[in-house]
Amino acid sequence: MAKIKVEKFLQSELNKKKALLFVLIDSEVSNLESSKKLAREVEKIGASAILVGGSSANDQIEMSQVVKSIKKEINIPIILFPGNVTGVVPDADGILFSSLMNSENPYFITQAQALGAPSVLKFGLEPLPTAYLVIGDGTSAWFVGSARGIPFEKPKIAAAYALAAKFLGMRFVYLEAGSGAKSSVTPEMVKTVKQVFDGFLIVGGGIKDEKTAKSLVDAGANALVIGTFLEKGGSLKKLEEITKIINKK
Ligand code: 1GP
Repeated sequence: MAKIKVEKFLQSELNKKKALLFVLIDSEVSNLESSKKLAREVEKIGASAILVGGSSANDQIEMSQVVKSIKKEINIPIILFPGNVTGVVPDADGILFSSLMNSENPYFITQAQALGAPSVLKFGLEPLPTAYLVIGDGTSAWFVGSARGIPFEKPKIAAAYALAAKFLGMRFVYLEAGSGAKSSVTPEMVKTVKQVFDGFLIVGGGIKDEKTAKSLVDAGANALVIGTFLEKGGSLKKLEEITKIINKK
């Protein structure tokens, strides 16, 4: 299957929709068949991309199989969401080539990136330069990434990181409350970040209802990531309602 030019595709989606839905598939949670089915179904509902990865997805062989088999099923791009160098696998369209900017461990800021970059090139993955910012604490992303979580009630700190990301040439910022987070990033933080960062703003972690989705999109998020809601058996009907709200101009 031919690869999709991811950044161009996302921009063209944004011309048609207010904001985009990205569905996260953790290859260690869903098996091959259910991942394929889920990918097909969420594409039908209106998702604009499938993210594969996460901070606890470390089995490269399994991830590679999931990506390869999903790719045959859908027309929207598959974007890798690596938690480490093991998250770089062939056959996807692109990769959130991320620096966990508020990590206390330089490995997650530049070293994993240097170790993973040759494989990104070799596999022909489109790198989307992303500042990955972990908000709050107590989640897997926070723990695994040795993040000094930005407090939820300190939007200006998130904005300062986003501005630094912009000055460093990154075109994507991901505000991450963490998978299954009790509370999602606040609309106020999204708004404050948007005031200084005019690139593509991704928000994820703990989003599972229409009201939260609407408030984040109204605040300026360009894409929302939803994973746990579906892993925990959330209904596709409800996801469709959430997607309609996210997409509606
Ligand atoms: C996690 O932001 C993503 O990395 C999605 O979060 O699993 O809570 O939807 P949820």
